[in-house]
Amino acid sequence: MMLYSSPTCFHSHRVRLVLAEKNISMDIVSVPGPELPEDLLDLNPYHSVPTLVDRELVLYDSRVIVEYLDERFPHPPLMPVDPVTRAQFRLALYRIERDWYGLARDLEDASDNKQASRIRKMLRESILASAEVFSARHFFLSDEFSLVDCTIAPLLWRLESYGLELGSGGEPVEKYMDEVFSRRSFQDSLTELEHEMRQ
Ligand SMILES: N[C@@H](CCC(=O)N[C@@H](CS)C(=O)NCC(=O)O)C(=O)O
Repeated sequence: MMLYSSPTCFHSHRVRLVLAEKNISMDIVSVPGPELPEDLLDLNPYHSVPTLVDRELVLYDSRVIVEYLDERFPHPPLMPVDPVTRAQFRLALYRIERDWYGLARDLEDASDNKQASRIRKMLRESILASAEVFSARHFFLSDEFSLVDCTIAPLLWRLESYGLELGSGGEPVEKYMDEVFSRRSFQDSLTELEHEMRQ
């Protein structure tokens, strides 16, 4: 198995975190961009990372990849078994991708300071609106570490590099961050460049 992965993008980090959580070893091809390797261009019509190759199977989009990995390597499971709870987790993944990932991407692409500070404020408010969910259970929505945590943690790791301070009301999120960032799997998932994103 082989993963084409950016050393800095949160979509790639999400997949690397799942690999570390499940202790899966595979060849990781670092793709710093902006140019992509020829073979990746041939494999993935969207020319994006992360891209996973498992023999004849080529997968792209981090969500498709992490769900495949969770089924292909069932231990430890990162999704609940019960259909209703599974659906709630899937809905959370959809909302995180749409809201937080969307704003983070806009922030990374912001063309000027004014635009960046407007997006930063929206992202901060959106995260703080979920402060109660962060404090309700040991992890997000659950007492077990899950694909939802593997999706949120790479984004929260980048807040400092985005110049975003949660400030007042952010304590439950900070506590969650301390807990997740100290996991062995999380530390193992980081590239050198990601290590440098937080002091
Ligand atoms: N929805 C995709 C987004 C992936 C994505 O945007 N990847 C960026 C790097 S963070 C990329 O490959 N950009 C190169 C390009 O689009 O040419 C996913 O979840 O994997």
